[in-house]
Amino acid sequence: MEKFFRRLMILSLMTIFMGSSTAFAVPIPLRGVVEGFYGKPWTVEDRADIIDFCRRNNLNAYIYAPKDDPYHRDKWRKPYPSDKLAEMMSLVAAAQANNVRFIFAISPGLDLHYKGSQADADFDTMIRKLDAMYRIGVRNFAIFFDDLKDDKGRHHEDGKAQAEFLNRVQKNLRSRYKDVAPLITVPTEYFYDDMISGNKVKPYTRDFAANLDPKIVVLYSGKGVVCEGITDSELDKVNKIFGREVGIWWNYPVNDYSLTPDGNRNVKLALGAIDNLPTSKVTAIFFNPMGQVQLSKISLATGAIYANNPATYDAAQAWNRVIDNQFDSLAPAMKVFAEHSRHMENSWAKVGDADAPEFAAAASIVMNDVKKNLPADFRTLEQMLDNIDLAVDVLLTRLPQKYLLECKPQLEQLKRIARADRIAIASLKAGRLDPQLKVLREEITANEKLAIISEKAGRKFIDDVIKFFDDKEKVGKRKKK
Ligand code: LTM
Repeated sequence: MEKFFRRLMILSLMTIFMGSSTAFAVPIPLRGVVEGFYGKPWTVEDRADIIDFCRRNNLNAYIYAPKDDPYHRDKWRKPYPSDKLAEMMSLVAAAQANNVRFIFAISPGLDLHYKGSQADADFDTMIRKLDAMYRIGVRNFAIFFDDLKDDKGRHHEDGKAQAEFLNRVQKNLRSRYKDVAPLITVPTEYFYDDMISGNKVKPYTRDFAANLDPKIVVLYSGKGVVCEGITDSELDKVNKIFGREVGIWWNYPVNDYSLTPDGNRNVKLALGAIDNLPTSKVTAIFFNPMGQVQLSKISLATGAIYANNPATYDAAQAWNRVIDNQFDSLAPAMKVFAEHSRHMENSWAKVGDADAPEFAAAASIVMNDVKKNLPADFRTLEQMLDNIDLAVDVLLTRLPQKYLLECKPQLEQLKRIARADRIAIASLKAGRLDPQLKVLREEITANEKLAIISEKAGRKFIDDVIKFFDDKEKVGKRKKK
């Protein structure tokens, strides 16, 4: 009792000195990182590093779910060989020492049998696999059913069968082990727009939700797979569908879908802040990172600030603070670079702040003036290009190797873009296109299979200027005719 009153007194004093929002920060109970991306999985050293990062940033969970670990998905029935098991054991120990939950996930949905003669054998295989993990110290498990669509974007999953499978696993584990946490799952329809048809919940989701043990934790990714945010009321709707507080699997800064036509992955880096997530009650959140483990820490650390106090989270402030903390004297340069690499977008994904919006605005003003034959003021753009050049040079020479390995192509690409932007400006000033600009643009395009950056800011300016002169030339030719 005495302890309780002492705590109350401390809390009241904190409220007086620090303001109520800080004193009564309400962290999301389960908050962490899900290694859930496609492509080359992290190494054991990367994972140990991230577990330590979680402790330092007050994140309390890490989910092991690398899509391209064959033992996790494609060949989920195969037991881990002893060397992999030993690695896993070291991570489980590291997580325990850091007060981070190590959550072992498995994705059996590609070929799991729910019914028929092989169903019991599959169930037993699953239990054997989880038991092996229990023996090395794992106490938290997840079974994921995401990404089971065929080429036509359809899935053939039975929500009731999946829910019953999960219930059976949960019952088996909990009856034998008293210290195992409730299972975590991701359904096959894991984003809102995929759960609904017209105004109705689709049969798979309806059956999954109606049959799933209420203690099993469900994660979903928002309105889409990769979307701009989740509002409180959107989360509320999904909570109602599933009859429980649904957690969030947040697909930022993951960049495994940033692909080039020849299949290169992760060519755009997501270096922005986590933003636009619910401010009221969230039960669990996991951020899906990039293959680039060090650079993922920018947005993951902002995610940690969010998850520790969603109500007071300020994305811009968090982004600045995190970069200052992580990069010390290199922070100003890192901010210039990262600002050009935050927004992720393709036909089905859209997330992250705009890249270098001030640059884009300055370029657009210049173009408008030029098109209207007004005297254009290039000084703002030139100043920004000076900053880029300086920042890139500083980073290329002073960034520690572990970061440079993750972003050298993007730094070099930004440098190329800045060089081309200067030639673009010089062309506009001279009133005729310097042929060097088209040559440089080709070089930039060729390098886009390695690095994409600043598409709607620095990169766009090059296209705009070339188009301006090309159009002018066409008009000139037409007039001559
Ligand atoms: O988002 C989920 C639940 N599953 C996959 C992830 O594994 C993948 O990393 C992201 C981004 O491509 N998209 C998914 O659908």
